[in-house]
This record gives sequence, structure tokens and C-alpha cells, in this order.
Amino acid sequence: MTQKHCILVGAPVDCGKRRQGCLMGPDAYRTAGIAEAITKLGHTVEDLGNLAPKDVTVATPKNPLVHKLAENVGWTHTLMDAAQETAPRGMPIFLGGDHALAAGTVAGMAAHAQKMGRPFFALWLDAHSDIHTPDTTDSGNLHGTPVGYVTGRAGFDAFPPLPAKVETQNICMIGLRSVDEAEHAVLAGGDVELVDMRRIDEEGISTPLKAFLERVAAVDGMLHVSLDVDFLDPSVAPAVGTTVPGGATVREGHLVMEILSDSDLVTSLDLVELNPFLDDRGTTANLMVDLTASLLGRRVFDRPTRDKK
Ligand code: EXY
Ligand code: MN
Ligand code: MN
Ligand code: MN
Repeated sequence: MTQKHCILVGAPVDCGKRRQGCLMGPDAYRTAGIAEAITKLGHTVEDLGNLAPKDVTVATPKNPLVHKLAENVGWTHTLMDAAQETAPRGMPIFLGGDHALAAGTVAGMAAHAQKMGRPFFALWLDAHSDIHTPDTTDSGNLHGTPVGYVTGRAGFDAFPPLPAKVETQNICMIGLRSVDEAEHAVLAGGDVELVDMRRIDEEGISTPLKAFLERVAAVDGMLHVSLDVDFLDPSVAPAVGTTVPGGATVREGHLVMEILSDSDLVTSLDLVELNPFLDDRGTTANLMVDLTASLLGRRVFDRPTRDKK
């Protein structure tokens, strides 16, 4: 893969749900050696430190369950700006923080792609589809809504206007096994590429992933990857508040990252939902760093030349 300038952006977002702890995520990644792991692969690393949410005032949400709306909106402003500032000079890696951060990172990257005149794609590695709106969420937890925001669904009036909507047909979700009824209603009739765990069991994880990457490559698209800890099975990645049994194995996780690395299509990455307070001696933080290293080219052996692009 080509040499990258990786820009670490600390996003200690902890307002997307009620259980606290994701604010420690960025420092857990640093403690687990993310910068060193990337540098060792021949890339350069710049660490912007941890950002803070813009101070905003918002109207009282229609849905009284909605948790910490102003803080979520403030983070969306901050991260949308950070994505657009960093993307022209490297590959931003957003160190979360809960998944609410992706409202800003994905919207910002989509705006950048639009400026570059390139199509934008998103790969959502997650047990959940995160396509609620502040009106449909029945938990009130906005980490379940970033896909709703970036695809231009109604109900996000308090949020910054979307500079560039993400086309639903340019989104692929892999790892799905917990989808709420209101989300199912939107997804079932739509064109998001849905890869649930059953499909992974039956087809293997590489088949649908490679098919999606071919679509990205065919139009010289920019690809954002949003990796939620709960994509992985809780037995190997316990440090997350929203565990769902039956997730990806360690090898499935690495295979996804290795295939992404071979494709050289990834232009930005979110690492989200790590709650170090729930971790088992750093296991999950270390695994997330190892997965990032696989995405950036770490291999046991090079593939035979005939397999290279
Ligand atoms: N769908 C559930 C809700 O809306 O509360 C769970 C959302 C979990 C979101 C995590 C980050 O992926
Ligand atoms: Mn703004
Ligand atoms: Mn998620
Ligand atoms: Mn999730």
C-alpha cells in the first residue's frame, strides 16, 4: 500500500449514550501504542491531541428522551471542521469516543470528497445500523443516529446543515445483528448494502466486502471506514457498552482490514465505542490498534506476487 501521513484526531465524545467511559478512548489507543504501530509500518504520524466540542445552544428536542443534544451538535461542528482541515493533507484517524462522533467525521469527509470531485463511500463495521433520527430513537442515545444524519434524514434541525449528503447506495454495513424496528423499516426498502452475520456465516466476510470495494474502485471513490468495537464478538472485544453476541472473530476483523489495505482505497477511519473502563487488561484497545495496523499494511507474510494488484 502507498505510504500515508496519518493524522490522529482525539475525539473523546461521551455524549452519544448514557453509560460513560468512551472519553478515555483516545488515551487508551495512545497507551496501546497506536502511533508507534503506524510509524513502524513506514507511515508518518501526527497527533492533534484531543479536540473539544463547539459551545452551542439548541432548542429543546421534540423527543424528550434525547440525551445531551447540545453536546452532540457541538461535537458534530468540531469534527466536521476537523475532517475537512485534515483530509487535504493526510489520512485522518479519529480516535473515539462513541459513535455519535461519526455524524461529524463522515459529514466532513463527504464534504471533502465533494470538493475533490470524487464520489464518497462509507463502510460501517458494526453490530448496529445507527440509522435512527432524534425522532425515531427509542433510547434517546444519539450514537444510534449518525447514519441517519449523514444520509439526510429529517429530524436533525439542531445539527449543522449537511454540506454533502452521503448516498445510501454508497454505504455498506457489515456485521449487523441488532437493528431496531424503525431502522429496519428504512433499511428494508432502501439500497444500503446490508451484510448481516448470517450472510457472513454463509458467504464468508471477504465476498461482500470485495464486491463493495470493486464499486468504490470503479469510480475512483474515497472510502471512509467506521469501525465500532461491537462489530467484534464481545468474547474478544469486551470494552464496549453495547455488546451483542455473535459478532466478528479476531480473524474476520483482520481479514477485513487486510483486504481494505490491499485495496488502498481507504482515505479516513473512525475507531469508535471503546470504553476502557470495561476493558480486560487492555485487550480491546490492543486489538483495535492491531486491526488499524492491518489496515495500514501489517502482514505476517506478503501475498504471492500473482495476487497483487
Ligand atoms: N439501536 C440502539 C439504540 O438506538 O439505542 C443501539 C444503538 C447502539 C449504537 C452503537 C454504536 O453502535
Ligand atoms: Mn460549524
Ligand atoms: Mn455504532
Ligand atoms: Mn454498535
